[in-house]
Amino acid sequence: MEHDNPHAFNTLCIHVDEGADEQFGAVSTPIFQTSTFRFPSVEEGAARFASGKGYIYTRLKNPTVSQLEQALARLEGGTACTAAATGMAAVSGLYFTFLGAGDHMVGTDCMYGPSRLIMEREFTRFGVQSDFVDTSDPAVVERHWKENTKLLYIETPANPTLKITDIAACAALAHRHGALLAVDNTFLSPVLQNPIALGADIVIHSLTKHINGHSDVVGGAVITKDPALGARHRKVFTTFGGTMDPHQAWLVLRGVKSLSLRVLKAQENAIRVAEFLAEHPRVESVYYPGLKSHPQYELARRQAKGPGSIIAFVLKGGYSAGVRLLNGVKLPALAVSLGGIESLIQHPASMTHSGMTPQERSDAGISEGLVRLSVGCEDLADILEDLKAGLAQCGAEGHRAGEAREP
Ligand code: LCS
Repeated sequence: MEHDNPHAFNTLCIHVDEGADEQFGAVSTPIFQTSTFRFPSVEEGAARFASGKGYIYTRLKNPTVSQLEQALARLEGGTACTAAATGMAAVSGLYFTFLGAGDHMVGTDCMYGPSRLIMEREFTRFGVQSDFVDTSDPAVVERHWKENTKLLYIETPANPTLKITDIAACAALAHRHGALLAVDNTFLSPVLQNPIALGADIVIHSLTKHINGHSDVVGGAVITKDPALGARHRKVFTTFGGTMDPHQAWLVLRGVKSLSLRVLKAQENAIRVAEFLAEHPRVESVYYPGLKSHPQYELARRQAKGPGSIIAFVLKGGYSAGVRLLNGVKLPALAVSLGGIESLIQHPASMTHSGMTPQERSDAGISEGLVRLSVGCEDLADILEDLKAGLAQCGAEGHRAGEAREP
């Protein structure tokens, strides 16, 4: 793989937009806070419209946003990128560009709830069919494949169960059938996983997470391996209109500079936190690809450079013990989202995945007691001390009178 040495990748992150300002030599990419661009002549305006080259209007292209797009394409080893206002705009835009009436897609059953729900609840209105299945087993994907399947869309590691899908096997399967493989790489970021190098055609990101990394911006991106696919997506998506604003792009670009440092530090912490949780007497099970107990530990090691910093776990005492922990910890913010510099903790069944039915959650392996922890870059001792104190408050004896019941 191109970036086997994380230090080489760190240098790339830090210098990825070097030379963006040719006029003054500004080290930080300037923010071109403009909605529109003056044409020097009618002829030049017409030429820009005809060729698509140069700047016309910020919804179509903006120099600050272009810098971010070029940076993300380089980090993922793609040729083209279109930044989006949110991760969900990127996901919906992907579906909108590459699927139409009569088409079918196969997706990972356990993925970020809304990425699945927008397809199953809304795209059906436009005649798009889907099956969300356990993509960690290629035989299951094959079984749900149809004549009209145009897209295989996987999330790996999956949100929130950390289940791993074999990217190279899925790429081979999709390509054998003449379809596209798209991978949501939000959980690991390009620091730890490069789906295009493993055969994917498209990579999706919620930039809100590791890439921006400071829990202060939402954003998304669609990166393609092939320039023609990228051009097709840009044409559709800029007309669809969910594109990114220049100030937002500048903030995300600033996050990119420290991406490798943050991801590697958070992962270093997470490995120790997962080990601590796995040994804790009040913890029933831990889902983390860096633990040998993870069912796809070997696959995770093979296709990614590390297990990342997101951990899911279930306490003895299930949901009610989880509620006591979530209300009891002080360091991780009780908040959805992940991949920020600070630790975040949340309860998928009542929060990020509450739009799914209990049956859908159960089929996807999201148990009611599952807690998701996004480990941040704080000092490890502080994270562990806080978790120890929080866990001490959750008795393993299950429900007590008047306490929280399963949602
Ligand atoms: N893909 C993944 C894997 C995600 O985790 C999210 C958001 C999205 C796409 C959508 O991105 P957004 O529009 O929010 O930028 N995940 C969230 C989560 O787990 N908690 O809150 C949001």
